[in-house]
Parts: sequence; structure tokens; C-alpha cells
Amino acid sequence: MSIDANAVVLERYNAKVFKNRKEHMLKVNPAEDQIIIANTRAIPGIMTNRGCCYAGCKGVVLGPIKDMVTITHGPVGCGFYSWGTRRNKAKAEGDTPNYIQYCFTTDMQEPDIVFGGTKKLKKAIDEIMELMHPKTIMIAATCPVGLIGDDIQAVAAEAEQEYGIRCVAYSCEGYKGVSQSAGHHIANNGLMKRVIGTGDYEPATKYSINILGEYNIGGDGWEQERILKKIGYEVVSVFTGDGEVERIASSHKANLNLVQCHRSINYIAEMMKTKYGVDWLKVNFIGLEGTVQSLRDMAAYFGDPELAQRTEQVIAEELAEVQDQMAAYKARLNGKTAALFVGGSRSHHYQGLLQDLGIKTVLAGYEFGHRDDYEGREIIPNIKDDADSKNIEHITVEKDEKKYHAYLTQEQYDKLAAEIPLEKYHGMIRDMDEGTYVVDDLNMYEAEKFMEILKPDMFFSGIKDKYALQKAGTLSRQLHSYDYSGPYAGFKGATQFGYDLCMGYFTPAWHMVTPPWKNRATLQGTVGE
Ligand code: CFN
Ligand code: HCA
Repeated sequence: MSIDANAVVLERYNAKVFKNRKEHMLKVNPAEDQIIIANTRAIPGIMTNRGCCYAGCKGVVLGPIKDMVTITHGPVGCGFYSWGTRRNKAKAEGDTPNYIQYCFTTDMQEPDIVFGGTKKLKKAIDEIMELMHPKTIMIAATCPVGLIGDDIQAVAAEAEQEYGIRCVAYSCEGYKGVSQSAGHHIANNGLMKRVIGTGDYEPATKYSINILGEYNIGGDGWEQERILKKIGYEVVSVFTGDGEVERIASSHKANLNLVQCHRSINYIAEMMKTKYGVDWLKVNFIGLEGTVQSLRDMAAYFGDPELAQRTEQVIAEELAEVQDQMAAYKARLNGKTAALFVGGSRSHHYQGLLQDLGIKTVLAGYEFGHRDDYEGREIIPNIKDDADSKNIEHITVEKDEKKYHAYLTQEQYDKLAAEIPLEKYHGMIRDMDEGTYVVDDLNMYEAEKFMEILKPDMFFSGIKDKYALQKAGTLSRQLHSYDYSGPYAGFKGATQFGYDLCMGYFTPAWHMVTPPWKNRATLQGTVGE
């Protein structure tokens, strides 16, 4: 019988930690309807890779919008350490300014904590207006702001009055929720309430779309736009990579929302469907197969034969351009194995691109994915939820919660399937092979241990564990920042990814590194005592 790596990893935990972590791990068995616990608080003291609510709101969703200024209201570290570390690219175009290379923070000090920070925040807005005169200012709160109770909403309302701008405050204090995920939700709600629906840009064609959950890391969004424009789509707005407030404000005028990252922005997709009737389609522009399928799904949605024909023509052209390169990379990488541990959707999306190159995923997990990201669910487009849009998370979290339509009995499903096109949203587990491993909120100890047991040829994760993995002799690539390379999306991005993997895997350096467990006794003990 094959070894159960989860059991070996769990062995070192004390009873309490064992019980907790056991529920966050599974070995894939397609014969079972497997469940996994996710989106729960990390164990104090364990080296989790997760970030905070502020990171999810300001860093992930709001940060990439280029024509607005986002002020971090809090001590300087939060602003400074979230400055330029996520590789969301943006460029100024025409009259649209680009403020993302700047870091704006109130740099709260002890007297502000004691006597309140609103005066300093107001002063920061005055300075920004004098120096930059943006049309929109966003305020993102960090931990102490919530603790001392600064009324940032009142400051924002006052600034709107005084300067005639849009000013929105987000109470996204880092300690809220259990990870970045709470921050995504807060940012989504703010954009929905204060930005979407306020613009008057009119799309020029009926093939008008928004790309939701595309943050233009390493230029991914630009590659997607290139392909979509070539087919004849009009991209009204992108949420939020290289994004513009003015376009996001008019996004409700588009005819279809594409959802690239499902985790960070599903709330907006659902809310726009309810409020403006804009349908949404889950896409995946990572990997050749994913890209081709997504383009075909889009053409099918619009149902125009001419568009479908143009889609096929572009697919054929693009594939012809990359096939030789992809074949060359595949010949070198075929049969290799990979572990993936990224925040939300990427651990799933990148498995397709790896497969294009013949690489098999043996371990995958999310930092902050919810149960639906792992287990999947069935979504029926065009049927209104019985849940209030605020509670969308509940629909996706409670798998056995029968009162939401997202979980139907087979009979209900069959009945509806006969009338309405059903879209299946596959969670990651269903797309993985039998005997592979899924681990939620993987920690540093577990990463090292799995590496020792499963010996993947490459490990994809982030800056926090990259160098520990690399020092242990395994190629480690950052799937957040792409190690400053990219784009990796679409057709051209796939070849860049293949190139980077070949370069990384075949570097002679690996023969010179000996993992410590090969020739040294490592420190043993029980974790959690
Ligand atoms: S760009 Fe996205 S794709 S938005 Fe999200 S869930 Fe983070 S910042 Mo890092 S790379 Fe990562 Fe995803 Fe969506 Fe990025 S996997 S952790 S919050 N993420
Ligand atoms: C975040 C941003 C991050 C961090 C990346 C990493 C990103 O979660 O706050 O840990 O390497 O993609 O920049 O996910």
C-alpha cells in the first residue's frame, strides 16, 4: 500500500494541533465526495503563509486601480511593506494618471493613537489634493484605526464635500476575518456601493465585457486583452489590474462579466448579476487548454456564428505561433512533478498550464480558499438567489446547507438542467488525480515535510517559503510575483512559463545543493508543545 503523506506529516503534532490540521488535509479519492475544512483561523504560533484583511482589500483589490490614490491610514509599516511588492502592472494612458508607483500613508505615531488619527488623515487628503488632484481617493484602515475608533467614514464624507471628489473609506483593519479573504469582500462591497453604476461610458459594441479578478500580475491582463481585442471584444473595464475608476464606474453597461479569479471577486459578479442583470462566466486564461476553452465558452455565450468563427480563427493562429516552443519545453519537462501552494485560485488554475507541459501536480493547497474553491459547487446562472447578496459567502461555504439553490438535490438539478443551461464550477479537488494531496493553509513545517516525502521536482509558492525550499535543493518558483518574470497568461504567457521552468529546472545549481535531511540528523521534537 502506498504511504499516506498526510499521516506522516501529522505525526509530529500534539493531539490538539493534530485534530485541527487533520481536517485541512486529504488524499484525493475521486470515488468519494470529499470535504475539507478551510477559511478558518490559523493556529497561533504556526508559521502560516497567510496575510491580513488589509492586504486583501488594499493590496489585492483596490491597489491596482491606477487613476485613484489609496491612503493607508495607519503606522508606516503597513503602507511601506505593501508598496510595490505585488506585481500588478499599470501604465498611464492619455489623460489617465497612474498613481500606483506612489505609497500614501498617514504614518500614525503614538500621539495619533492616543488622541485620534482623523486630523492627520484629513491633512493627508489636503496634501494629496494640493499635489496630485486625483478625482478619487480611497482610505484603507489598518489595525490600530479600528482599535481606537477613528471615524474614517466621516473624514471621507467631509473630503467629498470640500473637494467635490469621490472619497471612500474601507474599514479593512488587518485583524478582521482570518486572512486576506475578508478584505476582498470588504473591497468588493465598497466598489459595488460607491463606484459601479455611476459612470456614463457607453460601450461601442455588443461584445462588451469586463474582466473580473485579473490583476495584471507580470502583464497577464495585457496578454488577455490582446487576445480578446483580436477576436473583436471590447474590454470595458478590468477589475482591477491596470484598472481605471472611470471605467469600473461604467462596468454595469457591459454585456458579460468574465471571472478569472473566483476567490477575490465572486461577490461583485453575483451582485452585478442581481442589480444590473449582467451575466458572468468563469474563465481561466492560464494554460493553453484553459484559454481555448474560455474563448469558446465566451463565443457560445454570445451565440453569434461569426464571432464563433473568428474565435476559432484566432485560436488556430495563436496555437500555431506557440506550438513549436511549447513542444520543445514539454519534451524537456514531461513527467516532472509539482507542488503548488498559492493564495486562492492560482493553485487550481496553474495545474492546467503545468499539464500542457507534461508536469503532474502531486500536492496543492490554498492559503485562504473557501470550501467551494476546493470542493466545487453547481451554479445556475440566471436564477436569483434566495439569499441576500451580502450573504453570498454563506452560499459558497456551507456545503450541506440545503436552503440555498447552489446545492440542489439530483432531482431538482435534473429538472432545472432541462430548462436552463447549467454551468459547473469545478473545485480543485475534482480536477486532481487519485492519490495526490490537497492541504489547506499549508505551513512552513508541513511544506518542508511534504517536500521530503513527495520529492516534487518543483514547488510553486510565495516569497515566505521560496528560499527555504530552494535551499533544500528544489526548484522554487513564485506564483504570486512570477519571480519578476511574466506574463504567464494566455498563449504567449504559456511559452514564457515553459521557458522559465526549463531555465530553472536545468540550472546546474541543483547538483550542488544537498538537502539537510540527506546527510545530517535534523532536530526532532513535537510541534505544538
Ligand atoms: S493576483 Fe490573485 S489570483 S486575487 Fe488572490 S486569490 Fe493573492 S495576491 Mo498573491 S498571487 Fe494569489 Fe490568487 Fe485571486 Fe494574487 S493565488 S495570493 S489574494 N491572488
Ligand atoms: C498578499 C500579496 C501576495 C503576497 C505574495 C507572497 C502577492 O497576499 O498580501 O507571499 O509571495 O501576491 O503579492 O499574495
